[in-house]
Amino acid sequence: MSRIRLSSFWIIALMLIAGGLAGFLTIHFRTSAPEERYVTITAGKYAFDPPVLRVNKGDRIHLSLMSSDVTHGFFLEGYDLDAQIPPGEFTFLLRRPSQSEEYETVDEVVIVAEHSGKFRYRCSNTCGFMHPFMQGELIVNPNYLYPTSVGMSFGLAIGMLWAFRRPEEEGTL
Ligand SMILES: [Cu+2]
Repeated sequence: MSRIRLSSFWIIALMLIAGGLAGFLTIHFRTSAPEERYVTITAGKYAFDPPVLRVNKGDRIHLSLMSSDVTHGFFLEGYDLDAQIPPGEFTFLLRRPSQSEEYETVDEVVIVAEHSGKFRYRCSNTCGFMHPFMQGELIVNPNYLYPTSVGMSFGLAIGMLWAFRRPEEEGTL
């Protein structure tokens, strides 16, 4: 009897791990599940609002930039993106530093969060004495947690069903 209980425990544990692993791997090897996100970042002395922007890997971010006081800049690490944001307008000036010094007027820029990690954004137009500290952070999550826990729940459910069935089957033998 205790032998059966022991093996049931291991089956449940195994299914829990297998389910979690399945969820984890599904995300790890997924190529695209893009979510469209519309985000406005407002620059003002001496911070960005929001200061931290969290997205999931693969998301497409439609980014609008605004300023609440003076002309600020917006340089985003890792995305070859630099902007000048004049106050009181719905448009801003954008350039790709690796390609051109020229700015073009746009009302949004679309970026794809291709890599997970942290990418700093900072003001690139001297706007006052606290200017060097004006920065924020784009955090791109790999989004493992949710599918892993869903997979574990499935694994647990299957493991429990199996474990509670087994004594009945043995009883009929
Ligand atoms: Cu600034």
